[in-house]
Amino acid sequence: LKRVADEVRIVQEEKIPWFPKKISDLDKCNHLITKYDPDLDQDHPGFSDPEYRKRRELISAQAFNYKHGDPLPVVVYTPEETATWREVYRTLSSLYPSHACRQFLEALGQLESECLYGEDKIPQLGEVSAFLKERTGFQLRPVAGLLSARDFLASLAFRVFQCTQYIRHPSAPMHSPEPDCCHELLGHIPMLADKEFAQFSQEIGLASLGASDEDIEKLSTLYWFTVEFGLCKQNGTVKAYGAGLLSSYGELLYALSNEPQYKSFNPAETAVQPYQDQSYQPVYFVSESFEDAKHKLRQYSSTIQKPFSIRYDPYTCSMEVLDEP
Ligand code: NLE
Ligand code: FE2
Repeated sequence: LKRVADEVRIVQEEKIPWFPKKISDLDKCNHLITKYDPDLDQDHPGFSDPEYRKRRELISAQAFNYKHGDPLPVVVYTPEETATWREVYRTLSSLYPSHACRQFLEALGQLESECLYGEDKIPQLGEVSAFLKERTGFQLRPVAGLLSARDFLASLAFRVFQCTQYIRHPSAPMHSPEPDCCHELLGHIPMLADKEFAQFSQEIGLASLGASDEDIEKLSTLYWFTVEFGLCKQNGTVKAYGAGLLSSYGELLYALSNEPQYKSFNPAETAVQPYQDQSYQPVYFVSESFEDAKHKLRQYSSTIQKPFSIRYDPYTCSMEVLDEP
C-alpha cells in the first residue's frame, strides 16, 4: 500500500509545472513573448525606424545578461528619449489629480520631492528600486520585453517587479500596446509603494506558482483587469489605479469617461473576462478598496486546486513548500 501511495505522489509531482523556489531562480524566468516586438510586428510604430530598433536591441542586451544580485543596469538616455518622457510626464501629470487614486498621488508626490521623478530626467531603475525596497520590500529587475505570464507572475511572488527600460516610439507617446519605461515608472512604481497594493500583487504571484496553464491564464487575466487596468472607489468617486491606465493619457481619459462598461471586481468573473491588448479595454472592473480586493483574491486563490501549499519566507527570500495533509 505504501508503494502505491508513493507512486501516486510521484505522478502528482510530475504534473506540477516547475516554479522558482528562491529569488535567484528568477534568472530562469526569462521567457519572452515576441508579440509587439518592433522587429517583427509591422504595426509597431518603430517597425520602419532602424535607429529605434537598434537602440532597443542595445537596451535589451543589458537586461538579457542580468543576473540576480547584479547592480541594475544604467541606461544613458538620449535627448530625444528624454523629450518623449517629458511629453508623457507633462500630459499625464495634468490628469493625475483628477483621475488617479490617492495612493498613487501620495507616492508620486514622494518620488518628486525626493527628486527621483521629474520631467527632465528618466529615472534609473537602481534608484527607484531602492525607494520601493524601503517602503514595501519590492525590488526591480530589468527585462528585455514582454515576459510569459507564468514567469512574470512568479516574480511577483518574491516581490520582484520586472521592468523594461526602453522607451516608446516618439510618434506615439499617448498610448503603447507594449510596456516601456513610461509604463513601468509612471504606471507601476507609485502603486508598488503602497503596502496594501504590494501585498495584493504578491498574492497573485503566490497563487500562480506551480499552477496549471489554465489557472495561469485566469490569474493573468485577473492581473490584467486589476494591476494593469483597475479602477477603484474613493470618496464616492471612481479613480484609476491600473498601470496601463496611469501610463496612457488616451486610455486614462477614456476609462473614466462613462463610455466603457463598468463591472464590480469579482475574481471568478474577472478571471474569465475577454480582454483587449491592442487598444482600449471595452470593460473595466471597479474595486471597493485594495483591502476588499485582497480579501476577494484570497478567497478566489483558495479555490485553485494544488497538491501543495506555499509560504514565502522573507528572511531567506525563498518559498517553503508544504504538502497538504
Ligand atoms: N497602454 C499602456 C501605455 O500606453 O503605457 C501600456 C500597457 C502595457 C500592458
Ligand atoms: Fe504593466
